[in-house]
Parts: sequence; structure tokens; C-alpha cells
Amino acid sequence: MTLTSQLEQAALWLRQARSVAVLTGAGISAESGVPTFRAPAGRAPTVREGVPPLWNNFRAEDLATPEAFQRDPLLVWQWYDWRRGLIAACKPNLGHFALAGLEDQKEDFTLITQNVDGLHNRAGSRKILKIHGDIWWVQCLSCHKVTSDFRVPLPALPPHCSCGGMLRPAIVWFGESLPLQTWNQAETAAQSCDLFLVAGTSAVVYPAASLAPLAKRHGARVIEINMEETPLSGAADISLRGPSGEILPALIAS
Ligand code: BJW
Ligand code: ZN
Repeated sequence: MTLTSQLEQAALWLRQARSVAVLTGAGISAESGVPTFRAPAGRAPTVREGVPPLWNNFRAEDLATPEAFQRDPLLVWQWYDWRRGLIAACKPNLGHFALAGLEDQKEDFTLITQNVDGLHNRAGSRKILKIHGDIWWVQCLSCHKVTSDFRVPLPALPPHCSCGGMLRPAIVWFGESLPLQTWNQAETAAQSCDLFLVAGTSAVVYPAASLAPLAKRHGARVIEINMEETPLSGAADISLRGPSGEILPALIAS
């Protein structure tokens, strides 16, 4: 099947679907200039585009853990400060805007994102399940209150909450549980949709990677959009190979 005929088939399924759920990952923001986390399977992790030498030496698995923050809060804080500055200078792309438009077209629509960059909000999406948190939120280590913080740059040291506790990025790190209510809503959407669309994720981080198989077990059609093959590609009903900033607008407009 050519990309054009796959796209036509996928567009037909999308038009026919009453209930649509979408899962996005870092790849959807790549065309906005936000670096992704991982090199494709089998490819050596060389210098990642847009990542300065200091941060290129670290993997998300080295910095995005409660242990890393405990060991060296300043290093982790500086990593977030660099990423917030980078993201603040980026704009949503046509993929983000296409999904915001799809929300208006569908009676039942759920956008689930692993991304913490806030670009779906800036594109106009309204109902967003942020299963890995948000880079523009901070959380108190003592009272656990979550607040927004849009400062760029951040203060040099992690600030403190009014209760005296240290603030940390309100992001779900490795080994931490996902926000329960948000996760439950994501699972419900996957179980009840007719069509599950997955865009720009390597599909290796769990439990997010379990949503598409869950949707499929409950009878949904699964469409994947990715530049590369992923562990999900074989199980997807259609896997569209290419940039989400081009494929999503084409899929949603046709
Ligand atoms: C394009 C494109 C374009 C490029 N168009 N496409 C075995 C060992 C140890 C742990 C585990 C294990 N098995 C499972 C676990 C648990 C762990 C996990 O999954 N680890 C795996 C790495 C193995 N998961 C967890 O710990 C989760 N919690 C949990 O399970 O709780 C229960 C529990 C509690 C206690 C103990 C054990 C379990 C939490 C996961 C939290 C993930 N958090 C991060 C935060 C990073 C920090 C930050 O953002 O500040 O979330 S990690 C990082 O990966 C980030 C992302 O949301 C997530 C997913 O990455 P994503 O979005 O898929 O990006 P990439 O870079 O991987 O892929 C980009 C894709 O885009 C590629 O495919 C490209 O081809 C494509 N692309 N350009 C379309 N233009
Ligand atoms: Zn507090």
C-alpha cells in the first residue's frame, strides 16, 4: 500500500469514527524545535539536534528520576531551566493545530499527551490529559501542592513553597506513578474509542505504551504516525511513515 492509499484509508476511518482518542509523544513537537528523548532503535545515540554538549551527555533516564533530584537537585533544576528556555522559544506546529481542529469536529474526543511542553495548549486544544505532567508546573516536596510557574529563566536554586518545602518540577519521573485520575481517564478513553491515533512516540515508555494495545483489545482501529518503525508499528492497523506536522493536517483535512 502506498502512503497515499494508506492516508486515504486512515482518513476514511477517522471520518467514520464517532469517538476518537489520540496519544502524542515528543515527535509531534520535533518540528517545533523541541528535541526528542531517544534515538531510533538500533541507531547510536549521537549528538542530538538542538541539544548542547552539556545536556547531550545525559539521557532522560539519568536526570528524570527522584534519585537524580535527591542526589543533585541543582543539576536537574538546571536541565529543566535549559529546556524551559528552549520550549518558550518554540511555537506549536501544524500537527498540534490539526489536533486542536479535530477536537472541534468530534463529538467524543480525548487528547492524551506524554509531552510536558504545553504546545497542545498553545495550539488551542482544550481537553488534554497530561499523563507525564507539565514543565510549566512545580510541586512542593512537602505539601505536594502543584502551582504554575512560567518564569524563564528559573531562579538559580529550586525555590521553596509557602509551607517551607522545596519545589520540584511537576513531571512524572521514572519509577513514579502517573497522576491516578488522569491515567484512569486515559485508560477509559482508550477502552471506549472507535479509533486510537498515536503520533510521534517511540512507544517504549510504560504505562503510556500500553494504551494503544488496550484500545485495540477493546475493538478500536489503531493508526500510528511516526518517522520510524516502533514496537507498535506491527500491531497498528495502519502505520503512516512521515512527519506528523505534514501527515496530521493531511489526514484531518481529507
Ligand atoms: C516523529 C517526528 C516527527 C520524531 N513526526 N514522529 C524496565 C526497567 C525499569 C523501568 C521500567 C521497565 N519497564 C517499565 C518500566 C517503567 C518505566 C519505563 O517505561 N521505562 C522504560 C524506559 C523501559 N516507566 C515508569 O517508570 C513510569 N512509571 C511507572 O511505571 O510507574 C509505576 C511504577 C512505580 C514504581 C516502580 C515501577 C513502576 C513513569 C514514566 C515517566 C516518563 N517520564 C518522561 C519524563 C522525562 C523528563 C521530562 O520530560 O522532563 O516522559 S521520560 C520521557 O519518555 C518523557 C516522555 O514523555 C517519554 C516518552 O517518550 P516519547 O514521547 O515516546 O519520545 P521519544 O524521544 O522516545 O520518541 C520520539 C518519537 O518521535 C520517535 O519514535 C521518533 O521516530 C518520532 N519522531 N520526529 C513524527 N516529526
Ligand atoms: Zn508546600
